[in-house]
Amino acid sequence: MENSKTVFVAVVGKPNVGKSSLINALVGKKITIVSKKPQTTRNRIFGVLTKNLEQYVFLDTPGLFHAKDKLGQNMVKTVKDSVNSVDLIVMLVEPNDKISKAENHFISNFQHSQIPVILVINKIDLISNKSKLMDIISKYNNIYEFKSTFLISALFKDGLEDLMQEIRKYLIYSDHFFPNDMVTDRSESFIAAEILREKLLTNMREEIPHGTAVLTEKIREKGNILDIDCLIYCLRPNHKGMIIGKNGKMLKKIATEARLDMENFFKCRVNLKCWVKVKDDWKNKENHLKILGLNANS
Ligand SMILES: Nc1nc2c(ncn2[C@@H]2O[C@H](COP(=O)(O)OP(=O)(O)OP(=O)(O)O)[C@@H](O)[C@H]2O)c(=O)[nH]1
Ligand SMILES: [Mg+2]
Repeated sequence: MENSKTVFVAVVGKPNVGKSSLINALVGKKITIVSKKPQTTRNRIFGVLTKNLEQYVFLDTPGLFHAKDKLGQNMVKTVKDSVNSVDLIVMLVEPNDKISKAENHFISNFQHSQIPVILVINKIDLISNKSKLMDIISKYNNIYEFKSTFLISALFKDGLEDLMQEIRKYLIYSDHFFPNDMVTDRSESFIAAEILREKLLTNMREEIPHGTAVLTEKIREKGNILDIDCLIYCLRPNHKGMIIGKNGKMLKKIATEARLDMENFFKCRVNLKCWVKVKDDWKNKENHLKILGLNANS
């Protein structure tokens, strides 16, 4: 369309800083899962916001960390590749004192790139001492000259209009890449699996959630009901036992929470069936990662 504009914005940062929360808040719909546990996001996910002639495409990315297994390495590669093809990078940080090693390393790559980077400090609702924020701003700006700096709270939707006004400056005349009513590039089966994984993350403790992966085996419309079959992979038989719980109670709780969120997202009734399967070391097996859509850039 004539006069239409688009901008691709990658949101990068450490695990748990609120990248997915920010994208959901900007898009105005929950398209990417959020949890208290670090390393929630495993793939690159587009969140799309179209306002008349303007289309904003936000890339959610996995958190930057020191990767120990193949899954982790694929996640970090996904971030690196994602930032090469955008018009703007949002570096999201928490109001902490320390710049992490992974962050430092990532920021050092900005020096060799032409892509503009803005610094966004999230979770300012947690900080009462405003001078601390000034310290953090100067700490980051000492290692790289960011185009601008913003203070926000993704959770309380604070400071988001100003941030959007800034992002708006980076729109480029071009056709829209996605249909105007589209909010994400991800398939229904991916979204269903992610919603279920979010409930595993919020309900299970310690190492279990990070050892799980979810695969949607079937998704089929029957009248106005969506039939969804999901397979949950875990690393050990005792994990399987804990996910299922006594008399199947835990799995029932997880599945019910997931079904309610799925109904909300798909705007129809959902009939969800879940199975749990043990697959040891799936995180290091490239063929398993491929089946699960967790190879780099998938
Ligand atoms: N207090 C506060 N908490 C926030 C804010 N934004 C996000 N959070 C919380 O921070 C946690 C992590 O949020 P996510 O959006 O999953 O973070 P992420 O950066 O996508 O994390 P990974 O996908 O693991 O890299 C969740 O518990 C959020 O509710 C904020 O502005 N204030
Ligand atoms: Mg995330």
